[in-house]
Amino acid sequence: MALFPSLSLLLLSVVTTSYSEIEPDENLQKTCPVITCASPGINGLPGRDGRDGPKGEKGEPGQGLRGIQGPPGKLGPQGNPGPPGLPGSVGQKGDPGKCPERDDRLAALEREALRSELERVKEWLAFGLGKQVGKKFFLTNRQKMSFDKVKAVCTHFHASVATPMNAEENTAILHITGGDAFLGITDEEKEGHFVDLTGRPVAYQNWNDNEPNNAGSGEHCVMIRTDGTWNDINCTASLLAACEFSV
Ligand code: FUC
Ligand code: CA
Repeated sequence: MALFPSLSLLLLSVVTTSYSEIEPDENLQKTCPVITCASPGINGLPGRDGRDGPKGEKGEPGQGLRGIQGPPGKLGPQGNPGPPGLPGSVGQKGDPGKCPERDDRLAALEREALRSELERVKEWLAFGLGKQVGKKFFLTNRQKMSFDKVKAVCTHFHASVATPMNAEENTAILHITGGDAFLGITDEEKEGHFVDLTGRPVAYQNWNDNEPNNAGSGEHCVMIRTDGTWNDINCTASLLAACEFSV
């Protein structure tokens, strides 16, 4: 508001000065120049602000207290893959896996190896016993026991009580036992009707004279005597156990 009176005054001053300077030229023949003396004008207003100066040097770090730590920045970009790691330790041995053809081949080889070994063992036995009759081996454990126990012993070894089917087998049993052994023959089912342990009537018989006589309280078992002949005897008697094994 105060600018306008001052600006008007300034303009008036300029116009007045110009007129005063021109006026003597136009009226050169008529008048003499008159120079009016007046007191000096007042100072003008300050000029406008100058342009910004050049950027100053960076100032010293401030001395204020350190602010609290800001929140974590954004996740950076994924780095390059690292070098390969060291080899791991050797693992446990795996399952053999399934291969039916190979298993069959191995099974066949094993069967053949077992069969061959079994033949060799049988040959050792035959050599040791000196006798193999037909498809039978006769063996004794040299122990004396009742007929029921002899049956149990032979069954335990998947064998039968020694039962001669002919003179040769009878001699073989006599050979390994020396006599006084139970035979696998009884007449328990029917007195005087002697059968083997499968129930078949015995075709071959080698009774001693006057035997079988079913002496005493009854004799339903059969023994081979030291001369190879047979005698019916009480089944609770204690005689050698002799078994027969099929080859
Ligand atoms: C004969 C045999 C009997 C018994 C007895 C001692 O009588 O027949 O079985 O051995 O002898
Ligand atoms: Ca008798």
